[in-house]
Formats: sequence, structure tokens, C-alpha cells
Amino acid sequence: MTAVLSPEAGPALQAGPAGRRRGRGPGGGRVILAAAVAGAVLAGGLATLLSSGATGGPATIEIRAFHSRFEPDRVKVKPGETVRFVITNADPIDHEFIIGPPETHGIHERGEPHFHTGAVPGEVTVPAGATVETTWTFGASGSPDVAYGCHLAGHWDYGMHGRALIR
Ligand SMILES: [Cu+2]
Repeated sequence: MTAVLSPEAGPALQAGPAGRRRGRGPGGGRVILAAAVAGAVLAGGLATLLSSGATGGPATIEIRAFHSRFEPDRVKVKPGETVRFVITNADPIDHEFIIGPPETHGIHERGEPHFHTGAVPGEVTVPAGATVETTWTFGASGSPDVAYGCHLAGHWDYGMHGRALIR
């Protein structure tokens, strides 16, 4: 996905303590982000569903934001499944967790408000150090996989996104 970065969306990036390290940023003015995430180690791998709602509630998938990546960056869900995503931000800067179709990510990447109260399912702000949850219902069998990511300036391009594979 091509990113169009919002020039005014950057302040949250500059709160990190790692600004003394310099690295290659996704854009000329984004070196602070690159510094904050330099040395990130991507755990990768497929998540397992932590619980499948024995009481009829939604399955839960835990996601960690760390070094401006999501861990895991691949999760597997069932067609039509409603999943409760519990996102913990282990970084010293805020992030957001947005899950949805490509149109949704396009809107957010273009700079729609970067603060999300959770009123919109699948769209939450995850403040530094906080754990936030949101619920998303996936499409029926045969639906395209669904991406999740953070659209704070430079984050998506850096690699702060993942995919929910509907299998
Ligand atoms: Cu982010």
C-alpha cells in the first residue's frame, strides 16, 4: 500500500527516549521514528488463539506493539469469527491499532484523526504502556485477509502492520 504521510501527524513519535540513535527513516523528517525502532527484532510467526470463548464470548488474540511493530504480524482466524483483540503497547510512544479493509487503511494513512476512542470497532488508540482492546468480526469463508496496522506518521511504512488470515 502506498503511504501518503500526514505532515502534522508526527508529534507522538517524538516522545520516545531513543532519539539519540539515528537510523534510516522512512522519510527525511522521520529519523526519530527510525531511531525509536532501530534494532527491532521481529518475532513473526502465527499467533494461536488464546481462548475460544467457552462461554460463548469471542476468541481473544493478544497483540503486542514493540519497537513499532506488531507481534505477531500474522494471526489466523476462522471465517465469520468475532475476535477480541487485546493490544498491549510496550513502546514509550503511542500507537494505534486499526483493522479493516484496504479502504479503511487508505483513509487513516491519509491522515484522518489519529486518536481513536474505540467507538468504531477495530479502531483504537493504544497509548504508551497501555493495554486496549477492540473487537472485529471477520468475513465469511472466501473473504480476503484483513490487515491491521498503525498509521501514525511513518509507522506503517516502517512495518507496523500485520495480516489476519481467514482460514
Ligand atoms: Cu505506531
